[in-house]
Amino acid sequence: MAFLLPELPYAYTALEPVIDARTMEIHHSKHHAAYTNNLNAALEGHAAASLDIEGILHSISTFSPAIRNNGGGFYNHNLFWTILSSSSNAEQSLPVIQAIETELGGMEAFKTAFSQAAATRFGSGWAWLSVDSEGKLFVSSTPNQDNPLMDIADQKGTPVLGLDVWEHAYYLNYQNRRPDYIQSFFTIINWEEVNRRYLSAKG
Ligand code: MN3
Repeated sequence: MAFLLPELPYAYTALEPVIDARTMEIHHSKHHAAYTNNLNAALEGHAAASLDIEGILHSISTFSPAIRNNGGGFYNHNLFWTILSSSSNAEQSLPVIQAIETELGGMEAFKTAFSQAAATRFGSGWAWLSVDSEGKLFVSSTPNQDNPLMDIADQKGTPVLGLDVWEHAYYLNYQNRRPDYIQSFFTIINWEEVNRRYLSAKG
């Protein structure tokens, strides 16, 4: 059973001008495809090949670096595409927006904390909004293709929103201006999908 590269839920042009079509095309059809193919290759003949991706990530310390890097890359990009939208709308009535108010001090405080996590991640990695084992939201970042599902993560939880801060995600349009990319990202978040993941993580 092989993992499959998902289709994007929108056209490569859909997120312009925040993320340009060329970046989206290379990111999805080259980078994400490579993580998917390399994950399948690394799992070939592996005893745990029947696990779903979450099951693999939860016990990633028992797997090879190739499975950690490519399994993380496969999962992280699957999440990333779904939480982006050209019609971003943070409805106050959404439970995740209410939780950001009560647990993180409001939307502006969340954006500040998330931007800080994304901007200070040295080299390549991701910034996350996740739900911890108590059902509370927290902001964190991880290196490379790690994520909060992994048993080796400093802060563990279920990610509901993630931002790719690898240079391949923004360099064509923003070059070294990662802070500009981060600020623009807030205008293309699919909050309905973040909310769906939030409710699912809360159980
Ligand atoms: Mn990427």
